[in-house]
Amino acid sequence: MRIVVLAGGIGGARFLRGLKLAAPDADITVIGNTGDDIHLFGLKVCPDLDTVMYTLGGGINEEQGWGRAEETFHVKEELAAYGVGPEWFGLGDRDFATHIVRTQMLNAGFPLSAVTEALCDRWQPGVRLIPMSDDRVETHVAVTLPDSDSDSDGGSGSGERKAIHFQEYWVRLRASVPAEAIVPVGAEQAKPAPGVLEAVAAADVILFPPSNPVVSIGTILAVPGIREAIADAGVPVVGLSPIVGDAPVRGMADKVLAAVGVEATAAAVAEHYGSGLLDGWLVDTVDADAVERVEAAGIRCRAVPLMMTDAEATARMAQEALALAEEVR
Ligand code: GDP
Ligand code: FO1
Ligand code: CA
Repeated sequence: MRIVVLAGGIGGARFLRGLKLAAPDADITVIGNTGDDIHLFGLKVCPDLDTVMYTLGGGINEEQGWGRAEETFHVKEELAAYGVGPEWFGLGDRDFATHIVRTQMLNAGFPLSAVTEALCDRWQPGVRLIPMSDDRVETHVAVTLPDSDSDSDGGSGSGERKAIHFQEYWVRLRASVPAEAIVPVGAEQAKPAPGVLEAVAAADVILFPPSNPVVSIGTILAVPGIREAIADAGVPVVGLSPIVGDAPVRGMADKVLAAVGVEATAAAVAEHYGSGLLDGWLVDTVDADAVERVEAAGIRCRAVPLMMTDAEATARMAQEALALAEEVR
């Protein structure tokens, strides 16, 4: 069975670990979000691709969900001693090596998809990991910074409205101000990376893991051609809600959903994707009352436990998603 999964970082990566257990013989292609990518210290950092690669390859910091296990921060400390920031983004020493190799290969002319394949040669994630695009796409968030915000890079604060990088919104500001708009800069001009449309066209089933519907899956769908290919694939498309009990399990999905005018509920996220894209939707058992509303929108819906507490619980979620796919096929 050929399964295509659109993935962000932690939610996508943890789900994939369960999917590999639930479908050990499946051929899994992951289309990864690159809208979170950021250039720091002359290096290209791809947080969501790395989270998938490290999680499936056994190198992730399990508690944190991102970054390397057994990490140290000597380079970061030395950079700070030179007064070279940003200090708000925690790049570890082991992780730095990944960004150095990636940047070196990109500078040598390899596309991000080829670089990702090379990095995966080491990590052997057991899936084919393809970035959504080889072209640069960067998610920006429009915010109005409060008067009290006086950071050292100047120009911010004093009620000024501006667009900041998604990582600055999430990591530096911890999503503490409302997101007024989400802009995937560069998405309109981006092309799907080689292999993306081919994988979608050849898929037997397409899954949306419980990833962020706006800044992870939404960004992937914003690359022209990907949404259309999924809608036209003629195979079941099944998603799992990242919203449980009217709140994200972790992260800032509620803030970025508000920016696109969608309430943070399992039913509203299904309606946001819509029946033109989704055939099936899983909500958590605490949201069982959402089933009727989702089905009224033309999307088959089931309520099952959706907390990825361990690999086995996550594998059961993946099994439920595959069973729902068979039901709607
Ligand atoms: P990110 O890039 O690291 O933010 O990761 P993703 O976009 O792949 O996933 C983020 C989403 O995963 C968040 O909206 C969370 O609510 C969701 N999430 C995290 N853990 C769980 C879980 O155990 N169950 C469910 N249903 N969603 C989860
Ligand atoms: N998240 C944080 O909350 N603080 C950090 O300092 C941080 C550093 C970081 C470095 C590499 C990497 O791959 C991920 C990192 N993340 C950090 C996580 C990242 O911001 C998020 O996983 C996503 O991009 C949010 O969707
Ligand atoms: Ca992300």
